[in-house]
Amino acid sequence: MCGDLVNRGPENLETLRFLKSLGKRCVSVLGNHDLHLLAIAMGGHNLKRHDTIDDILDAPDRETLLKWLRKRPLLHYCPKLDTAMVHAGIPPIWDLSKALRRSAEVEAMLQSDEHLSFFADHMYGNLPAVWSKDLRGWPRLRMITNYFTRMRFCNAEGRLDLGTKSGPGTQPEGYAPWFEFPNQLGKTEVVFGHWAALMGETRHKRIHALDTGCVWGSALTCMDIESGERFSVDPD
Ligand SMILES: [Mn+2]
Repeated sequence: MCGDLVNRGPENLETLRFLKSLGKRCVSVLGNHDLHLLAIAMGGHNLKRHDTIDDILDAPDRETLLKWLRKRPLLHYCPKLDTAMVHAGIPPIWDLSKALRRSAEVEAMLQSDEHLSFFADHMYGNLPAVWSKDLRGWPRLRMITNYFTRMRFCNAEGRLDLGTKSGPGTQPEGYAPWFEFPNQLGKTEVVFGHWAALMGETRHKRIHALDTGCVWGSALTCMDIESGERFSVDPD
């Protein structure tokens, strides 16, 4: 699962219970809406008008479900398939091993008691806008989180434009979809979600966009990673 398991449609509680019940058969990476749910549950943020996650917040098993969600990775890599899975993308300034080390920094924090402080005070925000190896503490962890869970457009240096949310062509000069820049990923395939306006198209053979706009009433799509074959279902 490419993340955003919740808050993009109905039956959030059923979705989380089902995926958790799959145990190790389900590999899921964290999306910005999954993190938003955790922030609301930890008291770091108020519900927004369009949020649909009350069913989870009111559930008797909410703590078990939220703990399971909090332990998902930001970036998953399968060596056998040479495929990485992430919610938003991998910035062009990082190779795979750097990306994995940086996602591990955030994952270690999320799995420690420090997650309370992160969700309460430090997760939200668009700054820093660009990576520097000298970043430390919360700004560093927020920057890494924004790359993996919120990025759409960036420039060649990895500076994020988080303000533009529509499709390619609407971004400021010098910026492009993150996957348009030469990357350092070699033959590694990348599977991601997040960007519904792409409607599943990147025109790059190793970069696979799987969000096909289910949130807007279009299809929900999955892909057989070994064959590349896609399967879509229309919402009821
Ligand atoms: Mn998203």
